[in-house]
Amino acid sequence: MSAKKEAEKLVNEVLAGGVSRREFVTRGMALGLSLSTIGMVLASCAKKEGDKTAGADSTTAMADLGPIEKELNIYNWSDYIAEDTVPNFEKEFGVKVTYDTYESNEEMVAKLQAGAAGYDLVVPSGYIIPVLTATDLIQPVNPKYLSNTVNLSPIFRDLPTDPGNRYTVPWQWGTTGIAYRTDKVTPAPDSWGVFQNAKYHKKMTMMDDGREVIGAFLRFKGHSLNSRNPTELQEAKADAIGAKAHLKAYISAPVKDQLIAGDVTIAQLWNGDTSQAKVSQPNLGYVIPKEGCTIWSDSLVIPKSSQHPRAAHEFMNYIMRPDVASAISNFTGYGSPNAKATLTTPVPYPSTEELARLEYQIDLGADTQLWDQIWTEIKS
Ligand code: N2P
Repeated sequence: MSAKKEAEKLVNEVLAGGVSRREFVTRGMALGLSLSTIGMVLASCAKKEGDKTAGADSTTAMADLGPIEKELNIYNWSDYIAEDTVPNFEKEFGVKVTYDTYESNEEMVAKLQAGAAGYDLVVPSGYIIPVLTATDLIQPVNPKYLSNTVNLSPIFRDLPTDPGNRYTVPWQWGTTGIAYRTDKVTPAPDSWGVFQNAKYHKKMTMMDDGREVIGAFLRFKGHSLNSRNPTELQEAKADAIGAKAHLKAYISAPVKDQLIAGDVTIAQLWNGDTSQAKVSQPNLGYVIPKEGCTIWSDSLVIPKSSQHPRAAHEFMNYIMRPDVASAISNFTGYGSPNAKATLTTPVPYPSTEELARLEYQIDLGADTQLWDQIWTEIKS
């Protein structure tokens, strides 16, 4: 039987109740079903069952967590925390923290999906949360241990991606625009079209992130960066391939060194990482292209497999202290969801006008596969 047929048979079996949710996740992943597809199928099973599983989840999580464990394993985006955040936590709480980093949501999800055990905290963007909950990869938080939630700004509470903050504690928010060397690029770029400009041949990079690259070229042609329309996606693919001829590389956070040195003069990048590079290279600007771009907000969540849930909650509560939240944002250059944070270089929340040009990513459901395929074709 072909993998596609086998996958279809498996989906029918789970919908008919013949296969457990857990077995479905394991076998579905082995057959190459995307996380989103698995999530959608599980969501429809949950609906059919009257969501018994969600009820069971909250009962388990609301149990007391016991004393704080001696270890904590954090998996976060690179360059996304202040230098003293972890050492201060270790000292105060007597916990040894292991800290690993990733460069994209997809890299992190792939690791969790492959059964990477051991992480107690990961930091997905909003659109990933429904996928992680539907695939049963994260656990609800216990509000009893999160007294500092009162410090959060109301616009970062009860987000559509996690109604009631059942699973998340907001970490940082930002945008994905264009960083450029103000001393080497004139006029300043104002459009995603700059990546097709031969004048900057091999001096430009875009992020190593399919959602961001395809999303940018969708916006370039006036479409949603969450488009699932095959014609729009083919057009974005053609535009991305046109730009690729002039790119030095697909690279995300690590491009900062090349921007500082001047080997790269235009890079698709996040606002905060650009601010970090600006500390060493003042000739750096950042623009939100006229066609618009991504706004995202990332949150701490606890994987279901966490062995140190109390320490994870303590860390969540710790980063919601105003001084800790301020230090994080002051280092990363990103916006803080903490209403009491005092930032040296405040990142103002976008105005209504700006928000109209910014777009949150959403889960692409079954079309994740089409996007993945297009991204592979662009890169190969
Ligand atoms: C920081 C990464 C920003 C996170 N280097 C993008 N969601």
